[in-house]
Amino acid sequence: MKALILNSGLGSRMGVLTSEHPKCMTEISAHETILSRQLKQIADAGIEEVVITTGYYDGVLVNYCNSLDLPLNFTFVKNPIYDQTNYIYSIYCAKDYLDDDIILMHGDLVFEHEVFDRVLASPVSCMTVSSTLPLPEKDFKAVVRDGMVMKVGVEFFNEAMEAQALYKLLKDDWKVWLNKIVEFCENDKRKVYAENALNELEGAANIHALDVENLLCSEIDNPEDLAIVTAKLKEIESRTVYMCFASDIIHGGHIAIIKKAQKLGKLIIGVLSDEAVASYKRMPLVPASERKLMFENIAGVYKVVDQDTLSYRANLEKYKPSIVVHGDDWVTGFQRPIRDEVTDILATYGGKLVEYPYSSDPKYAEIDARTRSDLAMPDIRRGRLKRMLDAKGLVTAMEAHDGLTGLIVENTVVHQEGGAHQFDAMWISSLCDSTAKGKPDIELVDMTSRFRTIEDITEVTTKPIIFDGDTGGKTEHFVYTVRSLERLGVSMVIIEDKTGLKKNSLFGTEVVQTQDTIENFSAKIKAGKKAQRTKEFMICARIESLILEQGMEDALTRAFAFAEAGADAIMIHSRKKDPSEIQEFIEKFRAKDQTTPIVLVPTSFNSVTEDEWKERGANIIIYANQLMRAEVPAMQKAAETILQNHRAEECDAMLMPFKDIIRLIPAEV
Ligand code: SPV
Ligand code: MG
Repeated sequence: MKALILNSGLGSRMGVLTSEHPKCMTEISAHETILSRQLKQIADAGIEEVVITTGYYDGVLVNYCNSLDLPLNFTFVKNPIYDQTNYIYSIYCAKDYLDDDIILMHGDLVFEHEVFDRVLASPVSCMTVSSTLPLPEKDFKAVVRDGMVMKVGVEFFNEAMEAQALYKLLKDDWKVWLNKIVEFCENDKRKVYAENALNELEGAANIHALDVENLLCSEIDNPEDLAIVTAKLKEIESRTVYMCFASDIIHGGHIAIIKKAQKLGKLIIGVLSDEAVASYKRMPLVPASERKLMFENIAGVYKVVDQDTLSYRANLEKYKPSIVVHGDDWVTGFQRPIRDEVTDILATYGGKLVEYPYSSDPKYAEIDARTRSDLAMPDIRRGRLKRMLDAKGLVTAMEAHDGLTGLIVENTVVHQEGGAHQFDAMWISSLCDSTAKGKPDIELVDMTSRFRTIEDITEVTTKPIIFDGDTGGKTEHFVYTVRSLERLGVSMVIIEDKTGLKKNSLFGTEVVQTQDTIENFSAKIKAGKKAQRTKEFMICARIESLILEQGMEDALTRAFAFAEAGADAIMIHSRKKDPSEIQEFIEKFRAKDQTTPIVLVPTSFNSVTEDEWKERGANIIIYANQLMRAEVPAMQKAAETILQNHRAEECDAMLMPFKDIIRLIPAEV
């Protein structure tokens, strides 16, 4: 595709403005002329070849074009009798350079980017017209029939629309018109418009009318036109455009939409906070501060700001952008409420929402899949729990005891209020891991087998893992466990301050259980911290004082001592239904220690919501066994139903079709 710009004329109606250069070099803003703007638009569109017809002040014009330093190859064609002919003859002079699809424009035309984008995107030959502007008395009008331009001239008022000489001409259509231009010029009809030749073709050049309505697309004939166009351009250039990004990689699809948005005005990019991203998809690989830097370094981005919530409200109210740009993927689905809020806010001040088709290019899906598989890698998975804790303040974990439950924790999402709620992490419970193997929870299942469970889960998931390390075993063994867990990509091990034959805490004092001494357990924590090789791995000390009815004071004394010994977090446990002893512990612990994360397993004291725990100062909520407790009765019921009926038919209603179960299993993680 080539651009053809007609610049042979003088533009005598511009008065002194054209006393030293051709009209196209008239300034339309502090930083551009009609021609420099056209050429930048052409270069931005990726067109490289520009044919410019010249006449008056051709030397000035050629020097000027070259001085702009744009990635364009110019062919200048001088009309030797520019003062005796019209531009039809300039085109004739340039005809040997025009064997291509052509973007044709008059040299005095100013149009906004959206107009040019629409012209370029047209799959057919077209001319810009306006169905909304009044018909000009002396300027071009197009006679439009069934969407086709039949004639163009100043004299047509019937079936006519205001028209501007900005055309996209496909090679074959252009050839038809060009041949007619040649015929005219060779028959000495050189003082007419090129459109006079077009009009004789009666629609044979297949030019469609492209209605740009009120968008800026105007020629500048005199100082009054110049004042109007300059003012409109100023208004267009002061428009701000807002987009929000959550992604931690920038690929070609993002750049394409950013480029489009930039053409609509000054682009402000909101970077979604880590917490907000984590709340609807996953913890970003790249923290918000780094993501901001990436966007700040994209050419032409006006400003990069924080967006702290999924809702756009705060930023729309602060920056009042004229336009919000988004992919059309949020028209349906869980983001719909966010979109509705955006349209409501924009309506309050006359802002506009522009939606572009969401790119479903498989190469971007592949990049996403690759990022996902990176998330599963031990080094990347391990550090995410700590980052999530920093970003979100409160993290939730759900129990998983095999690959399938891991997938359920990984993929279960509930959409609420424009957000997507999901578990942040996985808990590998000693109780459920043992139970899944039909064994009691007494540290009977050895570490090698427990590690196998971890691997089954890590093979098919990406979320961070909190591992139930029971008592941690002997200190001499625990140091090995720490390193093995680090290698497996586990983020945190929780060890409890019990010794001897450990039994599950939910038995409380119904069974004999011995609590370790503060000294011994502190030494175990210290040894574990010393042994760990990665900086993000966390060791959490679990205090059993309330379970073993040793009192609040004992629990607090231990908590402070274990934090002092280097524990990265404290888990306080209770088997009471009433949450008040846990609440009291948090309050008293937080009075002295505001930073060490507090971990809770609210199996018994399950009436308090996550938000309330967060408010009170808890940081990790572990749902320790609910998936297993859901599956066991369901399995028993199915088994009984078959036994009762001596066949499986009655059981069907309570079963999920296997094709739905298979959907949980990824082809590749
Ligand atoms: C587990 O899930 O194995 C636990 C938590 O240790 S609890 O069962 O509540 O003791
Ligand atoms: Mg346990």
